[in-house]
Parts: sequence; C-alpha cells; structure tokens
Amino acid sequence: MRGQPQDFDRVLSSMCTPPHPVAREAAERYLATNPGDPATYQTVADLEDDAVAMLGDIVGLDDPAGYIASGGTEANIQAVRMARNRSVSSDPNVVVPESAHFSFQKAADVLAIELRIAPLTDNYTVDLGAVKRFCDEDTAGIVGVAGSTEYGRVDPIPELANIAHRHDALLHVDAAWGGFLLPFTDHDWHFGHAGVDTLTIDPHKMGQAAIPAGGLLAREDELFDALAVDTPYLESAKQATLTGTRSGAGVASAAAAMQELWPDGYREQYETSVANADFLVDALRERGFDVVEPDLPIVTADVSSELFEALREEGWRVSTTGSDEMRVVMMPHVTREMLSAFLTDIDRLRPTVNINT
Ligand code: 0PR
Repeated sequence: MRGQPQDFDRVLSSMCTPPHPVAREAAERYLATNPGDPATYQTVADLEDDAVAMLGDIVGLDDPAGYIASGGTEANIQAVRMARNRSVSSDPNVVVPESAHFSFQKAADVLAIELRIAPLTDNYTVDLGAVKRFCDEDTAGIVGVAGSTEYGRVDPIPELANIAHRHDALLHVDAAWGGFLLPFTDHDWHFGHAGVDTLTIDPHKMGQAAIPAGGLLAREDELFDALAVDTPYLESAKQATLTGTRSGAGVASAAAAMQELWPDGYREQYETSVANADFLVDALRERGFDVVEPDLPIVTADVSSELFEALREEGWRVSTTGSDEMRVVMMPHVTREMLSAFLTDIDRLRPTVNINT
C-alpha cells in the first residue's frame, strides 16, 4: 500500500483531529468488533452503554437513550427521521436555521420531508420570529444549532424548545462540534437547560475519539421506538440504528477518550482553544483584517481570495464560509506555535498579493 496520511501541522479548518492516545489504542483493540450485533460482540456493546452514559453526563441527561453513530450526519438524519415518523401529518416539515449543517439537506432528501430554512439575526443565530412564522400544524421538528459549523454560534435553545412543543414537534439540538466545549460556557443548550428531545454530539470532533464516532441521544427510549425495525437474523429483536454493521473502533475509542478526558481534560482543551482563538483574533485585527467576534472558538476573518489562495499554496489547509471569510477551527492539534507560523506566512505573503477583498 502506498502513501501516508497528511500531517496535522497545517490543518486549520477541519473539525477532525488526531485521536487521544488512549482512544487510538482502544480503536485498534476493538477493530474487529461490531456493536450492531450486541449478542455476539458483548464487550463492545457494554462499552457503548458506558459511552452513552458519559455523553448523558456531559449533556445533563440522566438515563439517556442513544448510540454511537458514524458521525453527525447520521445522527442528524436519524433525529429528523424520529420527528417525521412520530408526526401525524401527511406532509411534514422541519424548521432549521440557515446555519444548519448540510446534513439536514441530506436528511430532507432521504426522508422526503420539507425543510424550512429560517434566516439568522445579525449575530448569526436563528431569528425566533421567523421560526414562529415558519411553524404550522405540519411541523414535525425544529432544529437548533449549538456550535454552528461556520461561526461557532449557539441558537436560543430554550425558546426553540417552547416553540416546538407548542406545535407538538420535537426539538433537536445539533451540538456535533460544540458538545464537548459547551459544558464549560454559560450557554443554555442541553437537556438539563431546556425541553430538548434529541441531540447530536460527536466524540470524533472535539471529543478526541477516532473516526467514526458520532453521538445521538434522546430524552427517552420511546423516541427510538419510532426508528426500530425487527431483526430476524440477530439474537437481539430490534435495531434502531441507521447502519447495520458498525465500527467497534469508533465506539471503544469514544468510551476511552471520555473516560480519560471528562471533565478535566476537556475543560483544559476548552480553555486552550479559547485562548488560541483570542490570540488569533487580536493578531488578525492588528494586521487590519475584519474578524467576526467569536463565541465558541472558531475564528472567521475577511481575507482576500488572493491571500487565501497563497496560503493554500503554502500548504495551509484553510477553508471559507459561505460568505468567503477564512475560517480557523481551534481543534486540539491547533497550537500557538502553529498559529504563529501561520501569521508569519501571512506577513510574508501580504506584500506579494492584493489583500483587499
Ligand atoms: N453538525 C455540525 C454542526 C457540523 O459542523 C458537522 C460537520 C456535522 C453536523 C456533520 O458531521 P459529520 O461530518 O461527522 O457527519 N462539520 C464539518 C464541516 O462541514 C465536517 C468536516 C469535518 C468538514 C472535517 C471538513 C473536515 O476536514 O466543516
């Protein structure tokens, strides 16, 4: 086999990061296990119970129902599927903020459900007035984002929950990226703060588990009943997951990472990521770039496409928002040294390119 994976020393816009050493070791140990068949692969099934219980601790939910999915996309599709299957409407819709991840477009397509896209306020969180206007008797679910992909924003979750429940719809929170940072903030975002029904939180992002390890949680087991199918070939009678065979490596690494890092290791990472975001914001502003004030540690700045391309040519793995701002996600591998090297390259390249957008 040829090739080596990329180094992480210039990866600035990814939401993935090298797994913690204990997570890497657990992933290797459990490579040949399938939590989709718990009667055969019992140890990994027990580890999944541990992982779900720990996710419950993180998101303020005693006795959580849930499983380790392939990622945020699967978790979001499943949450929309729950809302749709539970709805009595013949033409159901789901209301999502404009900041929602594109996995909700996939969900709408796969599930043949209408997606109503609510605009954002100037602060990049969902406009509650628009959500209220978009809801009607066919609304099966509302989505709030806790840690948006582009700007790290947190929608007003308690208010969204109230609107959802007035329409007998489910409230799903997408905390795929933010879920391991938010416990250390004063945001209202989880089951303990509001009437959240389902929530996505991905160990393979800020949780430092190996890919694939997404997380889907629900307030109660009955919500998963809306997804369950009979499994005549297995010893277990029903299955509510989307995929059949699943990655025991993902499950074991999620359990190992959380056992190691919750809560102190994740708190330390949160503090480091926030300090790095502040450092980069100050450095970019000093250089005259417009920077969006960060909430969770994602920094977006208005950088000309010429400078952006020159940085990409230097090997920096940066990406842009829908409005063409350069975006840096403060993942665990993004260190102060990396950011200083990035700024040195910006200083070197600026005189050679047009920096006006
Ligand atoms: N929800 C939110 C809020 C997300 O940001 C993402 C991924 C998802 C759901 C979907 O999660 P999975 O990718 O695990 O299914 N957001 C990243 C993004 O679009 C995905 C990503 C990750 C992209 C790493 C690039 C990359 O290098 O930025």
